[in-house]
Amino acid sequence: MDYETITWELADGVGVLTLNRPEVMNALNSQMRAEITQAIQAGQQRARVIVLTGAGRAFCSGQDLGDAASADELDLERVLREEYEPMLRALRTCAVPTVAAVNGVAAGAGANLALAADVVIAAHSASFVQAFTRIGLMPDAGGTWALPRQIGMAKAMGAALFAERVGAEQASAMGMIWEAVSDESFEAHWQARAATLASGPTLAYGAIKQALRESFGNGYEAQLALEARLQGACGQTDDFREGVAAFLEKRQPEFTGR
Ligand code: LHQ
Repeated sequence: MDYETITWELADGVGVLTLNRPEVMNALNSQMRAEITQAIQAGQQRARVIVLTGAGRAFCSGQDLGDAASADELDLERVLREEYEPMLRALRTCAVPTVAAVNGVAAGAGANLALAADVVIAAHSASFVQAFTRIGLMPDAGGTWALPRQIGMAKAMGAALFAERVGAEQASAMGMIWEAVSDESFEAHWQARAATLASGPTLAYGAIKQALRESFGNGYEAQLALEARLQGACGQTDDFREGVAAFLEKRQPEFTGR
């Protein structure tokens, strides 16, 4: 599949999706949203982890503000429902772990695209901006859902109202993202993280994603039942048998993702 606004590379089970419109800081237009959706849906069949990153100095600057002739002509509700939602849903429901390797600024819907990934790793020079109020909007692309869950209501409200840049280290400290690493080690670091996930127990990862995400809607009893059901399925996998055998034989497991 040939893409124009992104690139897709698959090697050793790691699928790397690079947002590739660096001249506009990887702003999202219709074509890019469609290509991201397509690449994730197709990629999850073959990759054991999918990494999103950006070409150039930004991760993603959100909606392409030069995309419509004028703000009046842009039907925001339609664009969100028909173009953003499929992309966000593809990322959120992806069968394999997803990593946002945030190489630079992530603004507006670009920040919330990153936060929809399972794991967010950012370079120290990267930042997250809920830029929406600067142009008279409210956070979208799942931001009002993710932020209060990840950083609590007080920080979510401040981030949304003030639209200030939150640096990578601050984002890590407040629980918005998994980790911030030095610019020098960033690429090697996320590649190593991705390699770990690509050689791990893929079906268990899928169960983890489901259990943690559903926990916010479940009471304790329902969550215990969900864990038991999902763990029952993990117990039927080749990777569980291999994991136990490797432990008993005092060697590293070789997980196949089955
Ligand atoms: C851009 C953009 C951009 C086009 C930089 N578009 N060109 C969803 C549904 C439908 C509609 C409405 O919105 C949404 C959700 C949203 O995402 S709304 C929020 C949209 N995003 C923003 O408001 C962020 C706008 N960008 C910025 O605030 C800054 O550019 C950031 C903080 C990202 C980076 O600042 P700087 O590092 O100072 O770079 P810069 O501002 O100089 O930008 C570099 C170039 O990229 C520049 O073009 P130029 O030709 O002058 O070099 C910008 O115009 C262009 N660019 N973001 N979103």
